[in-house]
Amino acid sequence: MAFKERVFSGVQPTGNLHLGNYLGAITKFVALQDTYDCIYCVVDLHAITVWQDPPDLKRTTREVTAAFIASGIDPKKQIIFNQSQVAEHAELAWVFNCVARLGWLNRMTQFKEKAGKDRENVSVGLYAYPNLMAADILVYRATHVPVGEDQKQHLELSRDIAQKFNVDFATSITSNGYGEVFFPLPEPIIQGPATRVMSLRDGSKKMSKSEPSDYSRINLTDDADTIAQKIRKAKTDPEALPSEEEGLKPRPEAENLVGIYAALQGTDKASVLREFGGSQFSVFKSALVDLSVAKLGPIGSEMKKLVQDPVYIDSILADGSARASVIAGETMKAVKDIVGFVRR
Ligand code: AQP
Repeated sequence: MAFKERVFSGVQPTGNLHLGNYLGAITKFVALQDTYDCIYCVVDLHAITVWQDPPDLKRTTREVTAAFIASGIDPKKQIIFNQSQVAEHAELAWVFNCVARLGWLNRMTQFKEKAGKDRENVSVGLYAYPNLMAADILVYRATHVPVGEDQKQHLELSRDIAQKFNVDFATSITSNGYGEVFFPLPEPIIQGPATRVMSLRDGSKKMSKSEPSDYSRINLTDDADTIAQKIRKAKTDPEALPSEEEGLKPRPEAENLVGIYAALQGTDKASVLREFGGSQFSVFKSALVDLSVAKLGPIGSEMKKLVQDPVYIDSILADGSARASVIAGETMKAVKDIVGFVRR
């Protein structure tokens, strides 16, 4: 069955947005808006799966919204909203809690990493997080989901949930007049040279908001001097850059910086190496500083300006939530019919 093509993705308001969020997700959001109807969500329900200080949560929710707008997403053309304003996300997530299997969730590596040895003490929400993520996407019957590499497994789970719902309720879907297949199987969009940006301090760890060292990441709001300092201090090795991609394989820190350069420049690693193969890191890092400051500087400045006006930001979120609610409400009505809930 053909579904209307629609893009959905989300970002958690859990701290400083960084270059990984920007290159892995937000730049894709911007590019896709020319081709698709897009829904971009500040996923505050996901954020509270780990403790969030309430005033901070409001601040970071507005900051992520500002990052979307400052990066070039048009809030009039596309939908930008925060998850908790559309109750259907949580409602569909409950249905999916009853569709997904415990064994499926037990395989999720992000839960294992985040829970660590303290499994008994983490929230139930952290465990059920992927079911809510499936609901986020499927409540809009979205067909495409731009994400970083780290979300690939959760996307596969969303597809499994959609598939099981379609099969379990096949008879009811048809008898209620909703066609033969109710949910699309959403396609991940994970492309380009920086789908997994690594820490600047350790090429084996992903760049992340929760890493204690601020030198491990470039924040979108870092000023030019801070960006320069972080790149100059980024871990590298003593060799010159190779001329071929193959030469990056055993050198994760070099590969990371080359990938960042390529993504910021809108090119690929091979062409970066054609330009810088044989150069020392001091030369390459200077070029990376210039490029990073040129690309990120205007976004950071615009974000700082936008967050000064919370009334404007909140009005964008309210408008987006109202538009999102219309689509989500339609889906939830159908889900209730299909599952067998009596409704008004
Ligand atoms: N290092 C990364 N490289 C590429 N993409 C990344 N993303 C996150 N880190 C990288 C992508 O950014 C989008 C939003 O992520 P999120 O904020 O919802 O969740 P996250 O993956 O948990 O982000 P962090 O920064 O890594 O936070 P913590 O420290 O809490 O784990 C997603 O599309 C994600 O793939």
